[in-house]
Amino acid sequence: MTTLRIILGDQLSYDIASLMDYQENDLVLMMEVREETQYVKHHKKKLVFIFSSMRHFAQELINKNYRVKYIKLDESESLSSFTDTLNAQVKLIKPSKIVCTEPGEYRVLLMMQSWEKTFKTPVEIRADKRYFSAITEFKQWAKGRKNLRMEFFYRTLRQRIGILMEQGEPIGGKWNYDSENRHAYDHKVPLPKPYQIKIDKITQEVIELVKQHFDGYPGEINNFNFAVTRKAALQALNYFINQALPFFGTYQDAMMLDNNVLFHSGLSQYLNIGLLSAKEICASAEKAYLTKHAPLNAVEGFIRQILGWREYIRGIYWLKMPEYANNNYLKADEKLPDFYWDGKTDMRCMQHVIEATLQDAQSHHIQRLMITGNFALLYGVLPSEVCKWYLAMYADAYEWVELPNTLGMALYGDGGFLASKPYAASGAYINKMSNFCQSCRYQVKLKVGPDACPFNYLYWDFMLKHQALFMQHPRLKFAINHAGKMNLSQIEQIKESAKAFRKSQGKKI
Ligand code: FAD
Ligand code: DLZ
Repeated sequence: MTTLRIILGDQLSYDIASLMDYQENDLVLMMEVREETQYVKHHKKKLVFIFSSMRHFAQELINKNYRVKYIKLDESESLSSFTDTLNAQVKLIKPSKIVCTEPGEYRVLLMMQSWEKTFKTPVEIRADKRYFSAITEFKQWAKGRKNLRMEFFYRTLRQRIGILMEQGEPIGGKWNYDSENRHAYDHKVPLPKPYQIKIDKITQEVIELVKQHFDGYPGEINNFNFAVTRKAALQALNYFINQALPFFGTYQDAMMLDNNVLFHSGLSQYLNIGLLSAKEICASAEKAYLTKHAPLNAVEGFIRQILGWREYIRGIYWLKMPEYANNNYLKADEKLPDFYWDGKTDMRCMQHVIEATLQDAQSHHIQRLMITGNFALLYGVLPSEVCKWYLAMYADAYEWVELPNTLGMALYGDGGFLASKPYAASGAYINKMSNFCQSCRYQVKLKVGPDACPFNYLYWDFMLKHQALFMQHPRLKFAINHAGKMNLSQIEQIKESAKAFRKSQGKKI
């Protein structure tokens, strides 16, 4: 009697639910399949990262005496999809049962739910226990609430888990240290050097495979620098805790031309495929506070990202799918400008963030939210086009985490279900938080005209366009009132500048 245990590319954890109760005759199946490389054209480095991590994980399981069948992409047993490949394997192996862990994407869940009928074999889909909170807990918490703000969910979890807590109260007396955080980078502390990874034979083989099969896919493949084993990911975690965590909060929103990561962890891709666990990362950060290595504003700010935002985002995804993906509250309908795929634009901020993304398959939150996301919001790009870009480009991108962040947080596409306001900002914000504007061909101080920063007139064009919608919005009142007081000539100049810019992007007007 063989139980076939499925492990997907983002389930590379020894404590994954589908491996629990493994017995000697069981078989672990891991498969590289075309369909997973095609639902979006993933960044080349993301493909190398996933396939190399999968291959290393399979080898580690074998070393631990698991029976593993690993099907590589260029082997004949790799058929087009998970379902086709598995179907053939079920016929061959004739398992008494198939065990899987619930996937990170609704699309794959539908596939899994069809397997029992298709294969005429019992299929058990187990809950993914790698999160602090179960999907059912979030649904229970959300039930009957008018306001699903992250802050309240975060506090509930902190209390239940007891992290950074003292006798039922938050350590330091406050839940939130945002007022001490979010400064521009001021050179008072040196930026940590990016953590360096060594490439081994398995990764080199995968690099060759990706070069051969995915030539037309976006992104650079040279200078691959992701950990692909748990051991190396743990080293990257230690490096972050030692070198960057103490300044994480202070410079959380800062952006710089010559450094893509600053004091961020760069750990999301390891977390999302299971090489690291959320629990161990938060425990390491909490320890750094308790041993006085890092201050509370940094540690609370960091833990809030993982215990708060990450869990909350996952809860929203599974609460709202599948309808969530079709939301388009602002009726945005522009095509994604071509420069998102090659970085060829005169806007220095966009050029830098897109080029760094093409190079690294990584960006920190403010680059994603306030540069590429903000631009797409102001320009009015169709949410599904923007989502496709984020899902393809980032090594940490799976729909459960990408979609609510892009559609909900960056594009306000769900009408404020997730974000308390649209994250719309003009060039002044970008200039305050970065050194991008200093070397830009546009002038951030100019509001309209061919030399003005496009973020300026697109911002006011956005406010004018959505004036009626946001009239009552408590956090947009100031901007909307300001737009309401503009005279006709000011409005016309803004609209003309926005129109000329759109035309320069190839829009037929
Ligand atoms: P750090 O700043 O060091 O933060 C620590 C950890 O907190 C991250 O590793 C991540 O696991 C978690 N985290 C922080 N913010 C968020 C958030 N908003 N949602 C979920 N987890 C969070 N994150 C992804 O993991 N995958 C995505 O596909 C993704 N797409 C995004 C798209 C947009 C438009 C935006 C605005 C944000 C997106 N994020 C996504 C969230 C966030 O930008 C990344 O998690 C973060 O930039 C990863 O870099 P880091 O590991 O250095 O994070
Ligand atoms: C992203 C990805 C890619 C590109 N390829 C594979 C693959 O060949 N085999 C696999 O098991 N997983 C892959 N993944 C990750 C899956 O897309 C991911 O597990 C699902 O989207 C569920 O989150």
